[in-house]
Amino acid sequence: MTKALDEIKIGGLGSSRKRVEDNRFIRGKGNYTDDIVLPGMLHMEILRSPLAHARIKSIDTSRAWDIPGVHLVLTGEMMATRNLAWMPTLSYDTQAVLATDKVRFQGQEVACVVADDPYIAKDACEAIQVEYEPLPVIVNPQQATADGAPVIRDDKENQPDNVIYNWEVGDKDGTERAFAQADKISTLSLHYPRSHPSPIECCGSIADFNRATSKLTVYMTTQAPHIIRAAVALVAELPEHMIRIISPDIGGGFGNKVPVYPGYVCSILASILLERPVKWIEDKTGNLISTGFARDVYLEGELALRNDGKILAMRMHTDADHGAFFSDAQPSKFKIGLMHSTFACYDVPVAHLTARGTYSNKAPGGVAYRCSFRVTEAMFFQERMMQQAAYDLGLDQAEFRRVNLVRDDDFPHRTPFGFLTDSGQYAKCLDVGLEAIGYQDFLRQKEEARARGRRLGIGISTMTEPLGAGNSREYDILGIKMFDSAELRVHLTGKAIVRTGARGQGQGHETTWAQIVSHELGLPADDIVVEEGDTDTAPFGMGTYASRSTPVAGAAVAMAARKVRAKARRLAAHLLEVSEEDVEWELGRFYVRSAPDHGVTIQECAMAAYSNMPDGMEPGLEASAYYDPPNLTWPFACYIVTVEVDPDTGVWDVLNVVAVDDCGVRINPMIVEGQIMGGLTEAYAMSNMQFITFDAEGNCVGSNYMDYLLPTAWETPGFELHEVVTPCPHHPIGAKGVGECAAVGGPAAYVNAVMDAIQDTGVRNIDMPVLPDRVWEALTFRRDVSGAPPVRSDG
Ligand code: MCN
Ligand code: CUM
Repeated sequence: MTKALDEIKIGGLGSSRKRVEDNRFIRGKGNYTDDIVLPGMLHMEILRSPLAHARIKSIDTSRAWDIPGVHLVLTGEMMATRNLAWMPTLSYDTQAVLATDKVRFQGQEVACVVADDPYIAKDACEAIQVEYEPLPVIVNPQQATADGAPVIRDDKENQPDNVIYNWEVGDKDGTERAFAQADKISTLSLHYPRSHPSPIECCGSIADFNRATSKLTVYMTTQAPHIIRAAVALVAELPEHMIRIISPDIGGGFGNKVPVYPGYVCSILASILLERPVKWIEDKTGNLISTGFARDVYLEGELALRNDGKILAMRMHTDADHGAFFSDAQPSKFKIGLMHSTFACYDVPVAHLTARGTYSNKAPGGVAYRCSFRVTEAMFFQERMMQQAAYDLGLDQAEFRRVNLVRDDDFPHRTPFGFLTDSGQYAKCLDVGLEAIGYQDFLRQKEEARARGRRLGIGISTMTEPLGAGNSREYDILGIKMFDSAELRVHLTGKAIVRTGARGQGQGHETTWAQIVSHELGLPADDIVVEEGDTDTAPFGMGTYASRSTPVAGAAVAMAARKVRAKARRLAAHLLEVSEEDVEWELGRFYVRSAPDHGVTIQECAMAAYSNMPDGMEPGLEASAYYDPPNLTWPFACYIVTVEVDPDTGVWDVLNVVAVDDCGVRINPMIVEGQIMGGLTEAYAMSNMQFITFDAEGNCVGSNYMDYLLPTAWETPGFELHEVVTPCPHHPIGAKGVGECAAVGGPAAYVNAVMDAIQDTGVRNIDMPVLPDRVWEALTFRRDVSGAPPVRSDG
């Protein structure tokens, strides 16, 4: 008779345990950076450039210094004396901390004031007089590469133009040969607009330099505290052990809190100079105008097709607008992130991708916003292209996908760009989705409605995405290999603490990491606390982004727990007075193989580790593990959306949304569903209500929540969720990442649905956000609608 514990009851794997962090969040007891008040703390505000491109002729700070309560006014010139006017970016470029020579985007940091309170600091910023000489402005790659375009980065040697890189991958000649064999070639070009993560909590930091101890402590809103510590050590030339980065509760990150921002650097220098804590908290417009933008890529591509629907080859080109500095946080080897994961779920024999990056007079951006390094753009283009190709072939869009999806018996599958996808049941996910939405019925309804002048549409998006960088062979950031770690310490009464180098921002790590330990050791999840975000206590890790926490840090938690279990087994053998080989494990308990009733609990082993260990055994029960994943994890998803478009106004309403996600084994099904609903909500917002762009002068249009709308419960549609489980073959507990899937795959489903409703017009593309006026324009003038900047100023 087994005495194993009921895993769901103790909160182990598969338990929809309530999120422990919500205990404090829903009571208003979270501890965010802005909640922290230190003795003697001063406040910093940033003066930003009103112009997108201008030479700085002079900066006069004298009136700011004269304001009572002002302690410090920092300019680029002062930063330069400490070699801090510029900082290196995560993509081997440089970025201005405070502008010295020129401003290169609207909202760029020009000066900082540190004062007794933020209001004095803000007033003093306004008292700073800056004389600008305006320069011609560039807001898209076409302008950036035009003859005679002004060179934005004239600060750099060997930068004669605005091109940052040209990059390519795949088999050019083979692709050309395959295109020559095609029955049909289908093409598509589109712009994935800038979008902004816009977490409710903006960015911020409190730097606290203590001259007596030489220790610098920085509380900050970062998703990757250890990377920041390394950056501070290298940039500010401070000894690493004297730097402590603490990332307290984070009010949403969504990628916005991965980059290193000038405000962090300025608050650190100010604290060193003043020897007092200095707090900087960004305001909403500052956040929307200057930090971690995403996307802004122009994608064009084509599929070589056989009449029966088989894809023979894929070719694609990307123009990426990086803004004024190339500061993408991404693995060093890949200039355009993991864009080449595109079409990974389809059996495409050969493909070729080219990418070009350019500078513009816009805030630096690129990767951030629920993206795993450009996969959002990659999957959006893929799924828009798949729908268009089905139309061009005259095939059913679901069937066309099915014909090309990688088959279940074809894993691991090598993609044309060299990735190895690990596992999946793609066709099954599609079937579950089609069944749930009532596909055939809907097609009939659509036809009937059309006969009565109504326009219904259905959009499908199927995709796999690479989550969990890296393996260290291929993935590094600035030379630091991408792996992660965990430490598990079991106390004598069988309670425990887990620490990882990841840093959750709302994903529920405090809940789910405990569940992994619970699964491995049989300790109740409620007996385990999880701590992340303090570099003095957490083991080294690359941070939380690219949905890498479960694939990497989560795996490290399992491996650390297994080491603890191995030691506990030796303790059990000692307590049971048998040899280790005779000891069996079941959840929560070791027992003697020949006498199953004779056993000890994991808690009894923990006590023995401190009170009754065998001779020669090192006391204590703890372990750490560094986990270098053998591969990325490849979750799959099928999102299906139905809409009705009003032909008179272009307004469209969502009728139904079905999501089928396969993220391998689910640690906490409720949290996974929360992640998927959040992603579908963001996808909905990106597809039709989040408009942030630039006019011809480089003014950022939409840098506030009146224009850049956040979806509320009112307009967000309901979602019907389904699951398929294909365990990840290389992850210790079979889990794959999921945090970004719905935000990555979702947008194409919404846009495809609208395009399907107007397919008979011959319109091939409407850029996001698919606003009603764009749909109306497409319907009325039967033409594609581009959303690329500059926006028209004639309204
Ligand atoms: N999970 C699970 N079973 C799985 C996979 C995941 O139970 N098979 C759980 C995890 O344990 C974790 C959550 O789901 O609690 C998300 O896990 P994972 O997919 O590993 O993603 P990360 O924890 O690395 O989160 C990063 C991802 C990214 S990159 C962005 S951007 C994003 C996202 O998460 N930002 C978010 N979701 C967010 N959710 C909130 N609330 N806030 C953000 O800022
Ligand atoms: Cu690119 S947004 Mo998330 O990977 O932090």
